[in-house]
Amino acid sequence: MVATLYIDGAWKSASDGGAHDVHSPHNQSVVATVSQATQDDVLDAITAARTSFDSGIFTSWSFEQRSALVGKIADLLERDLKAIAKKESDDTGKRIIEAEYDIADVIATFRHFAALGLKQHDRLVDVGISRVNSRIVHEPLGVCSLIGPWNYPLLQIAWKVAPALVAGCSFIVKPSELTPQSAIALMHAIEEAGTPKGVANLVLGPGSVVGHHLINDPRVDMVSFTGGLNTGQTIMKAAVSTVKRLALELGGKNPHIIFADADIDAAIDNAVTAAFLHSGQVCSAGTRLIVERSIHDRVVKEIVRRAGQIRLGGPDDLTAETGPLISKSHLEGVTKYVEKGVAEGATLLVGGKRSEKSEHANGWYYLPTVLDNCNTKMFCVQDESFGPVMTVEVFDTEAQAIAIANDTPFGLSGGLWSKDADKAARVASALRHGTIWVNDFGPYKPAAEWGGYKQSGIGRELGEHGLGEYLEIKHIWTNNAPSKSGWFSDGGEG
Ligand code: TXE
Repeated sequence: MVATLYIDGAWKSASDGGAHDVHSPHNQSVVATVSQATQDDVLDAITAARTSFDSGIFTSWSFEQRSALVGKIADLLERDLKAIAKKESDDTGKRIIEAEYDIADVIATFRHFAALGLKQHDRLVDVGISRVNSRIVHEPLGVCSLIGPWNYPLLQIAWKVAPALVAGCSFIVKPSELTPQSAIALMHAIEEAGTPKGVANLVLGPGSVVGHHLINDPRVDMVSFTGGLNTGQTIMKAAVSTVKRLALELGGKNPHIIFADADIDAAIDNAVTAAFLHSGQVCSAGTRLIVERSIHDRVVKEIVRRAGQIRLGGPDDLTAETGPLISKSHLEGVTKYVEKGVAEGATLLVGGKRSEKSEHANGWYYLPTVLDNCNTKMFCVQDESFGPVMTVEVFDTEAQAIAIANDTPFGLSGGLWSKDADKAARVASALRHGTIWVNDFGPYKPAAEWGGYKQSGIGRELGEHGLGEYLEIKHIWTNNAPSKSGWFSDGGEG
């Protein structure tokens, strides 16, 4: 029986012996079999986290001690980088090289938070009264449910686990049921590094079953979630009854503006990467191209040519440039999305169907797709496909470009290309999105905050704020020369 749940410092199989197979998106082969937690297992994990938190076993560690632990976890992940990348590549179908980049980013995340923990966060406040010492101190928030998606499985979990550990929280991790293997590997590193029993727990299984208690249980103080908008809304509703803290990253439909005065060749090349990297399964994918009318034909013609020659392939295909979609249902969703776009008036220029190559027959491969003649009223412009689908809109003026780019319920990221530095600065400032790239698209660094405006989420991961999400702030006022307050009369003698 497989024992891949990590609860209260021990590896366990599901209480009913349940397990489920993980299938390769490349060819549907079984790449792993993992335990599938029951409701009882989830409750046990919450109990372990709550008990460890309330016991002070980890909260009593100093920030320096917890930073050292997180640094050690980074070292262990570095030692095992290739093995973990292989598991992640198996689960997601992405190329090994991409998975290795991702795990390197995971390690950088742990190192960032280890360093951040060494900074002084507490401070004295000058309240203007000499006898008073006023201090702001930071304390661990409590028990956290950390729920991750399948596109960057370990990276998205690392953005939550590393700050939670530095802060001194106890937690329960739930990776996507589609991509559990790298989270199991992380838990082994957390255990080997010497994390106290009960602080870190891992449950596996579908969100509808395993997720329920993680988001509803009153003993959970916070839910940090990365995934779809609908699930994020479910989590918000569940959080109401006990006013849980929430950190939500819910994706986006990210505008990518190219002005006529841009370095057009660089802009085109980056537009192709922005839209089709990881087959568009990226929350910050630049799938919404907004191009100045005078250069539309040149830009779109070249993007279509480049999109048509992108090589699709599985984890071990050294010639591949991107991989399959995560699942059959996701492939079906992207297919319908494109059909709907065409039905509402978009012009399909390339792609628009599943790959017909024989070597892709058992996998979820969808061709890079460009839909031209789109406008902000269309579903395919407003909604995220989370697949390799670029929509194209045109503009004539700077004000129009800004209005189009902001006409979306999302606000995760956006990019713009122009050689006019003043214009670029004006547009960057006017865009209502959490990250703006000027003459670039896509890079992020652990030291810089990441998160969305509007329906792209709540809160920020990474940067300094990313640690703050897992901390409570307490003000301690100490009067060193106590005296009567004198507010109410003491009534005197009679
Ligand atoms: O995500 P879900 P899905 C977007 C993208 C995609 C859509 C749906 O548009 O097409 O979301 O993807 C867990 N209680 N993103 O269906 O369902 C689930 O088990 C608690 C954007 O895969 O939101 C998994 O661990 N947990 C995104 C996690 O939530 C629940 C990346 C995400 O799954 C739950 C992925 C519940 N009731 C998809 N229901 C990004 N922001 O990068 C599900 N889960």
